[in-house]
Amino acid sequence: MSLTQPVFALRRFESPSHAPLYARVKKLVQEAVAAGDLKHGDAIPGERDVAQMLDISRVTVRKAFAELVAEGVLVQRRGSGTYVASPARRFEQPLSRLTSFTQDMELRGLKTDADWLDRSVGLPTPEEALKLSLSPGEHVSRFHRLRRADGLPMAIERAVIPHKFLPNPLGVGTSLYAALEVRGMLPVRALQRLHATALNGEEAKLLKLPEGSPALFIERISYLADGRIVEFTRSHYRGDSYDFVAELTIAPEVSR
Ligand code: 16G
Repeated sequence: MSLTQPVFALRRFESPSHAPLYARVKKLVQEAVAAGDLKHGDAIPGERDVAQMLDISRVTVRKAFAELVAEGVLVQRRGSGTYVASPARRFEQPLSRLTSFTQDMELRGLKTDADWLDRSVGLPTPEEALKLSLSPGEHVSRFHRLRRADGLPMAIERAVIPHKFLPNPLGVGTSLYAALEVRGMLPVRALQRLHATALNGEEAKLLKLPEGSPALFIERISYLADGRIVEFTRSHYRGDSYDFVAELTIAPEVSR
């Protein structure tokens, strides 16, 4: 018997509701997590047990659990069961250092991996051509990735590099900056802007968060030492994991 059984055994569906049954099961779990009755790492009883406890069908429980897994509330481990997911870790990210995702995560002792969403050569969109200051007809190499730290999805990153700087996208492994460095094309300066946004359905699915979750949209334009633009990257970082930290100094005219 699971430790979490009382949560399901003792909870009763509150007064009649018009919400579908599976949505009420979801709410029950979400409320139990919020109240601390279900803690991160707790094992959830099997579908059949929960169905019996709540006197509903297994199909309903399965649908509720599937959505809770997709939203990152629960995790399913093959052969071992369903558990309450761990909360996202928060990272402090200095805004003044030009580093790569791989470097940032290595500094924190985390392992990175990624799913490639696109790694190809093509013509730039008008926006990309403008941001990269490309001549007409110049191609770009595209690197779209879902990036993870210790298995947790952290960001969706869409990097575009002028083709002449990185002509073989398939030659890029874990780190784009490492590949640029090998070719002597590592950026030395970058301009970065960010704003708050909400994840659309596709982004939310990739990051395993509910649709509409807060995120940071970050745009980075990076330069080589000679002033040429080497990178235009747009990313969605999950909003619950990053604190961007900037050091501020008093403006000289104010301190006088
Ligand atoms: C960071 C950069 C991104 C760069 C990537 C290279 C931000 C917001 N973005 O994620 O512009 O392309 O690092 O990382 O910091 P990599 O060398 O690990 O592929």
